[in-house]
Amino acid sequence: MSKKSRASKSPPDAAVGNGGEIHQTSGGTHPAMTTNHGVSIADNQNSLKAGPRGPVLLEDFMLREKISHFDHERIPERIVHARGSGAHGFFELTQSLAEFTHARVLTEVGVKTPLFARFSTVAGGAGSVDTPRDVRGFAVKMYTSEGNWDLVGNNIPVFFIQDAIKFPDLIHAVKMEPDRGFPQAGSAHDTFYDFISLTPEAIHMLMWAMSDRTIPRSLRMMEGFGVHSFRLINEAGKSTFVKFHWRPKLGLQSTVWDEAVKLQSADNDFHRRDLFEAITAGNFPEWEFSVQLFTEAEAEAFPFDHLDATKFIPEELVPLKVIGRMVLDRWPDNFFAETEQVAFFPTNIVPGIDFSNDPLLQGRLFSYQDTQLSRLGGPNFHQIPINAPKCPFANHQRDGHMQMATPKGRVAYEPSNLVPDSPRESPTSGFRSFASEESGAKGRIRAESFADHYSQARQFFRSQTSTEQAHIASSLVFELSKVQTQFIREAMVGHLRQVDESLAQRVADGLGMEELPPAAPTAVPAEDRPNSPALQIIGKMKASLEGRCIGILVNDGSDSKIISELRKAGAAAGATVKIVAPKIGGVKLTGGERLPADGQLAGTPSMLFDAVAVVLSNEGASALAKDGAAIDFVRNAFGHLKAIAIDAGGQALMQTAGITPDAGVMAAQDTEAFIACAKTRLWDREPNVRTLA
Ligand code: HDE
Repeated sequence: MSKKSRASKSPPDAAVGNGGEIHQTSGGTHPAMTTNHGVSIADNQNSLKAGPRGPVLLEDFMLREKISHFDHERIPERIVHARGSGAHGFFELTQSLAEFTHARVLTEVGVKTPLFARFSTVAGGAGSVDTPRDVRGFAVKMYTSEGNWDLVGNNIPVFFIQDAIKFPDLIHAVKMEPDRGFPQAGSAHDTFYDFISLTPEAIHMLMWAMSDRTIPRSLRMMEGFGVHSFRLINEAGKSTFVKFHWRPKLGLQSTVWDEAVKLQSADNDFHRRDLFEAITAGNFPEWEFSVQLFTEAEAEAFPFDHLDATKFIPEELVPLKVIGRMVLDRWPDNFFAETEQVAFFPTNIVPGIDFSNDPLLQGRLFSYQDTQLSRLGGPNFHQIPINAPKCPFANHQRDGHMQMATPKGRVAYEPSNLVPDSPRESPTSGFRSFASEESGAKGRIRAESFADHYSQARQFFRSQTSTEQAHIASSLVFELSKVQTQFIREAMVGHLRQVDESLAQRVADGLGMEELPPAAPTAVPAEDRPNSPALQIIGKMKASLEGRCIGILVNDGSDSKIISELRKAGAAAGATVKIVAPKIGGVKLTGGERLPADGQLAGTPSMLFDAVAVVLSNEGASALAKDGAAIDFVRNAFGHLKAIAIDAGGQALMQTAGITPDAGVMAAQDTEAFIACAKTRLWDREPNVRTLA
């Protein structure tokens, strides 16, 4: 056939068009595809050409519109918190705070306020992975009846710096190094520790960042914190300070470091997929909302300054009062329109809530509005549906890029008497700032009360279980071993000496230092504070399979009865149970029935599960004995401290993998024991599987 004779005209309703493309014939009532200007499109497969093999014509406005739109489909990603996942839900107040605030969202018990929450990593770009060691953003936009209230927090209650003017330095230090363009999404490099070693105020948050809080098991199992002190203002104009906390109903849980590292290859989207799957399956994640309330006079007595964002208020000092809950019950329809375009602002507060003088918060009050101008392209980003308030809003701001509204009438100013319905200020119900008395000499000043950088770092470290302390020491060794400059490593150990001498010694040993470097100088010597068990993860971990996942590795000839018992027991305990098989088409079980697989072995390693079972026929076991993915499946499950249920075939595979079973490895037939054990991690196993600092 000649090239020429292959050309044909493509009638709009042909089943086969030019070049042999199959037109979709799925049935249904497909609306006509049009250009952005409403012109119906006859052919979406071929550009307009001068002859079948001729040049493409500039006249093809449909081609140009489509390609040009595509060329501009990306907006600048967030400079921090670029990679995130979001979901819709609601906030429900269960206990009124009317004594402390007149904000309706905190006084109207039972009202469900719609919200959008976005969780993020901080350092990595939008296309980076979900599971690096990193602080997680925890941002919630509540569309209250009095305007949007955004609580833009993190999963750690303290921050690295005390003053906003240091934020660009902190972020430039942690991001990939500018000359080489790596490392992506990781703090384990010279520039970060160079900066930290010269910024003693960051050492406290570093302790949290080196704990397992920064390698969460799931976004659904993270705590959230507003971090700064805010004010609540009541009807009488009285101010009470407040800190906000989110507590996950599924309990706080983290992965282990080796698992987090391997998760990066197992599933780049581990957290996003987990949140998506839970919400679309109807397992709606939920958090308790709590407040810590305290007066100015009480704050005076704290052994730290609550306006310093590098400090937290121990629960033992000011207990948490649970006042509500957040439920995430709807995945967004469109990632870009919602999760990418959502713009959070610490400035979004409602009447009855106000800011404190925390200098970090004060700097944030400028930054978020400003960043949206370049990220979302102009001053009208509040009109994007995900950002727009759900209560009526009106003012005289006009025009600008992408103005979506069509304001009517001649009046675009206030005051005016010309038209009766133009918006005016509301002196009685509108937002009013708390009339705090401020005085003092102007200057670039850091308060004396901000000078103690180590007491809470020490308190945090000493409050941990011994396993958690070993994890902190080991992650410091890991990170500092990636730092190539010796004097930075030494300076860091010098800071650790102020936190805890034994920690410094463990890290120095882990780095192969022959002597401890000198302790960092301090402005204020660190104090010993009482331990706060509320700061632990392991100590607080819920023994539960709710929201967790069990993986069963099977092969042809696996025992159908054992598998069905395990699935039943897992589901009854609240877990999702997934079948892993060498082929995605599934396997034939003992009874001859086919069991479809949820994941193919090579692409579904045990990192994706909280506990595993291995149920194999003898032939299945000998086939898998030669399969590295099967051996890794059990080795990693064991190494990551998970419960493992095995039958005879599973036992053979364990032997091939060279694993000596311990109390966390049990007979697959004993489902009760397996489920009980699967509800937690086997921390006692850890010293047998890795060397910790
Ligand atoms: Fe942010 N931060 N931040 N931050 N932050 C941004 O705003 C900034 C800080 C936090 O899911 C940016 O829209 C400054 C503390 C979250 O969209 C930017 C300072 C806390 C998110 C910005 C801080 C946060 C951001 C980048 C020091 C915890 C993601 C894109 C004064 C309490 C929100 C954007 C989302 C995002 C600035 C410190 C949390 C550049 C200047 C402390 C969760 O405006």
